[in-house]
Amino acid sequence: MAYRWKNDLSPGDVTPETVWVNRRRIMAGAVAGAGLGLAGLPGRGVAATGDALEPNSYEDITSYNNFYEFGTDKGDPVKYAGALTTEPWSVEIDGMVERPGRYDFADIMAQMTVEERIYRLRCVEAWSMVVPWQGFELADLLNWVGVRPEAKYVAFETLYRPEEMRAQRRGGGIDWPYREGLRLDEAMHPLTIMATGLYGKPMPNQNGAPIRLVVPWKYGFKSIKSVVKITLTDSEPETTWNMLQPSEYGFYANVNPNVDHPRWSQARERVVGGGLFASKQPTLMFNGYEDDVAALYEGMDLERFY
Ligand SMILES: Nc1nc2c(c(=O)[nH]1)N[C@H]1C(S)=C(S)[C@@H](COP(=O)(O)O)O[C@H]1N2
Ligand SMILES: [Mo]
Repeated sequence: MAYRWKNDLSPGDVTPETVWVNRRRIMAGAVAGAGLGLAGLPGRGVAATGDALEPNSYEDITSYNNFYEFGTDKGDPVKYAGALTTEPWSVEIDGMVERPGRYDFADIMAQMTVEERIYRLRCVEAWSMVVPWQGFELADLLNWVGVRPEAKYVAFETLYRPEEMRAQRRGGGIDWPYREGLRLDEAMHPLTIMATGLYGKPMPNQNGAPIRLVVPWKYGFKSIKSVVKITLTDSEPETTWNMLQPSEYGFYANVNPNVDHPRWSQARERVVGGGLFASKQPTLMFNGYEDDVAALYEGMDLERFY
């Protein structure tokens, strides 16, 4: 069951959360009965283990956030990200590409096929959620602008607009704008998406409106929000958390229960919304996407390239 949203989704067309959750329940049942169908593909809502993923509530996903441009508390983004204006919005794509330019968000959306992807999100701080995103494959965008053969990495930047992003006005120890990066093969992997909404609604500001990266097998900080710039390059780009604390946050940041953070274990994770007394669940290698992505890192020392 490859459920596809039309890319001309308007606010009136969105599925209310209750209907959405019920549909998922029905689908989960159907998958269990049908064995391996299209819905069995990892990345389309079904974990590598074959379990259907039960998404967190819209409330959890949109009120417990990391978006340091608005403050460091989990509740800051929902309080302050309303100040962010997301229209007009464009994404500059430059560097080693055939057709560099500043692309209007609406023009990008007109070219891309938006679909649903239900992914685990594992923060490096050892909590996790399951999020029903809408988005399109980053590979489709990169192929549309044309990647030149010498490109080896993709660098991303978040908006820098201190008038609207209150923590940028204070500095806060971060060298703004927030920056992230991927190796080109990671960026082209079919699990890597640019997300433009969740639960059938346009992306809420606190989750990185109007367009953000989602790389489900890496720690959450790689999934950079409110992207305004994408650069194809031949050298490993500088990334925000790595620049801040290189001994704690590597460039790769693949979820790995066997490599602990210097200050805490990564073996288990707290599921957001699980309640005060819920026990932690084991963290999965590559966040449960091992079958899909392990080949990208064959022969690599995952302790050294953390
Ligand atoms: N620009 C920007 N992107 C960001 C962050 C941030 O502070 N600024 N935080 C990251 C971290 S640490 C996580 S865990 C995820 C959280 O995404 P969510 O709030 O949608 O769950 O966003 C990531 N992307
Ligand atoms: Mo995070």
